[in-house]
Formats: sequence, C-alpha cells, structure tokens
Amino acid sequence: MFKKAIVRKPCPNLASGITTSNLGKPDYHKALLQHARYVDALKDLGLEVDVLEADNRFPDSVFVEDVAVCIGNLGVITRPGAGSRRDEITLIKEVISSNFDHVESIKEPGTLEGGDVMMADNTFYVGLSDRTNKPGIDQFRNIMKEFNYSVHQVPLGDILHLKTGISYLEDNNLLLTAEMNEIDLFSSFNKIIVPDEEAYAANSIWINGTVVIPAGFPVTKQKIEAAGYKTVQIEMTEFEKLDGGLSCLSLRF
Ligand code: CIR
Repeated sequence: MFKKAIVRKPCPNLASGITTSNLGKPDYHKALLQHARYVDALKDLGLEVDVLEADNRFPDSVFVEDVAVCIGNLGVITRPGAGSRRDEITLIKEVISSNFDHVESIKEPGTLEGGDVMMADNTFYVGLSDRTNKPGIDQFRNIMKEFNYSVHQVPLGDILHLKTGISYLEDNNLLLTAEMNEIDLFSSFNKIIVPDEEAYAANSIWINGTVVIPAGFPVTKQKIEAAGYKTVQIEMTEFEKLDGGLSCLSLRF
C-alpha cells in the first residue's frame, strides 16, 4: 500500500521541456489544472501528497519520478542521463532526506532515471535506455542487494523509459504494450496488453487497488476493469506533449 506521494508543480517554462512527440507545445495553464486534478486523485485514493514548488530553471522538473527511487526506508537519488535534467537532483535531495532513513546516490559514470525503474514485488526491472546506462544499473543493483531486492536489466527498443511501455498493477499483473510483451523476462506475469493506438496508456499507476489511467483510452480502460480493478481517469494531454506519463508525475511510497 502507498501512503505518500511527492510531486512538483509544473513551471511556466514547461514548454521548453524535452520532447520527441510532435504533439505541439504544452499549455502551461492547462498543465497546472491537469496537475492539480492529478494531485486530487492521489489524495482521494488516500495518499498524503507533498507538493513541491515549481522551479523555472528546470522545464522538466514536474517529472519528479526520474530523479529518485523510493522504497521502504530507502531513497535513491538518481543521476539523470538527460544533461538538461541532471541538476534537478539538487532540488529533490532535501525532501528525500527528510522522508527516508537511508539515502543513496547514483554516481558518475552511472546514469539512471526513475522512469526506467519498475518494481514488481521484491524485484526491480530497470530499462537500459538512452537515459539509463549499464554503470547506473550496476550501481543500483549493488545498492538494492543490501536491502534484499534483486535487479534485472531490461534491454529497450525505441522508447524513452521502461515504464513508458509497461506498468506493474500488483498481483502479478502487468499492463504493457505488444512490444514489451515480447520480452522473455516478463513471461511469468499475467498480462493486459494495450492496443498499439493506445500505447500511451501503458503508463498507468496502481494506487492501493485502483488504477489511475490517462483519459481517452477506452479499450485499455475496459481491459483493466475486466481484470477486476477500479479505474480513475486523468486528462494528461499537456504532459503527453513532453513524453511524460502518469507515473512520471510523482514519487509514490
Ligand atoms: C524527458 O524527456 O525527460 C521529459 N520530457 C519526460 C520525462 C518523462 N518521465 C518518465 O517517463 N518517467
């Protein structure tokens, strides 16, 4: 069960964030509204939400998931592979230190972004991506060994982060794209496969029995509900324009 989440408000400079989406520039005011609804949804699902102030120096800093990995009493400060995002870690250190007894960091030459880290029970799956490199994964594995978690490296194709294409919904259930379904490492899970035209919805989040999904993906919604979950939909259009999904907007623990 999750008790708490950390989020950061979008900044006015949001439209300068990194993107490959070709969906146009995000509208800052619309993004603020969508973000506020996201925070309300997390609160409605029982989480205490720590809302950090926007920081206009870092257009992508709303995607707070990428700068830390939080589990139990451990917070790992990552080292983003995107140069423009690397110093975002300076913004997150304080809140991580105040929430976790143990704080570790990924160090040069390692890079790791939280969007590449998926936890399923006592195992972490970490995407080897343009943002997360092998030294980063090896460091992460060494840190997690101390806490009795195992770490598997997952080679990725042409996607930003591992969790762009896959989400763990607890109870051995994965929500994933057809491309992710090809990966042998995931063969022992039950799978809910999103249709190609709804691939964005593969990044959804399980919060205490409910699955929060992006609005506008009816087939995925129906499949998740058929698997026995309640769903809550959030408009995510402005964050999708920056390649960001639901998981990217919070650290949950
Ligand atoms: C980036 O390219 O870093 C941001 N525009 C999007 C980050 C999305 N984060 C995530 O998937 N965890």
